[in-house]
Amino acid sequence: MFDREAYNKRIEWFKEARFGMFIHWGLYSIPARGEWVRSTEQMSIEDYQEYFDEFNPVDYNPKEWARMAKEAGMKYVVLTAKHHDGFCLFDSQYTEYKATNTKAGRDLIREYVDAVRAEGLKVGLYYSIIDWHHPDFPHYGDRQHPMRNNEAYKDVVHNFDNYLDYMHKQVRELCTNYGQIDLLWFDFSYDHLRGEAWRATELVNMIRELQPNVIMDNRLEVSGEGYGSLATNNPQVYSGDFVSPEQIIPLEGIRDEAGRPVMWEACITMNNNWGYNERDKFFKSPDMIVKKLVECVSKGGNMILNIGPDAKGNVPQESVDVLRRVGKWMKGNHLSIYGCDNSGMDKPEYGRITRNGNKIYYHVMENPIGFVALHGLKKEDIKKIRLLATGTELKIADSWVTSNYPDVVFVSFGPNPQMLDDIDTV
Ligand code: FUL
Repeated sequence: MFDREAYNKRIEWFKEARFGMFIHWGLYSIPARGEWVRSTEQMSIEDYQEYFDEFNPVDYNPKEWARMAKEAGMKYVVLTAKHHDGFCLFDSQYTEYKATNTKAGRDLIREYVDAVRAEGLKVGLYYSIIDWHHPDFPHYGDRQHPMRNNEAYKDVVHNFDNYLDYMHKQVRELCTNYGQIDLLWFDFSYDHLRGEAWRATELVNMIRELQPNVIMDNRLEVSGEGYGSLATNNPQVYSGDFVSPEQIIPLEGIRDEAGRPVMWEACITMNNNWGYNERDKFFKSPDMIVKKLVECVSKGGNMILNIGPDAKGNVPQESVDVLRRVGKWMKGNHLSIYGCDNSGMDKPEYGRITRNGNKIYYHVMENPIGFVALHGLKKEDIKKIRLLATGTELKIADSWVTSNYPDVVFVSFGPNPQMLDDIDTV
């Protein structure tokens, strides 16, 4: 049975946080053609082995990653403990296909967990339930498996239960060996392979026992688009704590069948790839990132923004720059993000509104003329209007104000590129 009270409790920090960092990093960072490279180029295990042999992330420094996340104003970090290629950054006793057996020679997840925790951030682990390396994960015929077209696998019989045992045992390791884990990000299901096909109830019961406060996405049940059911509208325990729309921000937030808002997190890349891709230089601008973050919060959701470090463990300079500038905006404007929610007011034509109790944050992001109409507010109910980042008070002209709304109003101007550079943070 779905326990709403327990759910509300464990999801609280996540709602407050609003902004996190996703990190996709593994063997695929070496060929530098994205994390799906083994599948898109249909590489065999032998082809891919060269990256395992080569893996030597001499610049791996998760303290640096954690510091970057913190300075960008992010409150949690999620790293790929194992992506679809099956390579484990952690020291699993159930496989040899792990960082410990590469030139790295150590458990990279342990260092990551320690580093993130030391910065006071919440610790998240991404774990792919799909595994292209494991012999008992279906090969031939699976439309995304690297060996889908390889006749040699045509008649191979897979013992899927073996794979599931393996997967469950690895999740147990992640939930046992690293202290408190705050978030588990599973990825992903197919129509023919979801929920109980993963023995999800058993898996989630185990997780809840080992990590009673951990929150999970919904992909033990849904596909890579990340939509679908959620624990709050589904009594099955495995349907997750939050919905995980991928590369998309829902038009109007997400509600359950009873019309209650449900928690969601939009996962967004900084360029067009999750894993490091040398040739993808199409990075979103910092103001575009801020706008997306504000949009998510104004619709009651989170945003997790991705970085894809290179083979040595360095974060691409473009991402470093974006994070720095977003951090600058966050420094002045974070009150309009953390703990804020959908305002319940209509989206104004000039931007977005976020709200924390009786503080309403107007994000004036598309205003070329220097004044804004505060639709939905009565002048006498407004205590004060000021720029959030600088504290500057703004004047209220009668004509700006049209009707009925509560107390204190803070106005956050920006972002636009100049503001990001010029704001003197408070
Ligand atoms: C997807 C995966 O297939 C991508 O590689 C990435 O990890 C993204 C967050 O989820 O479904």
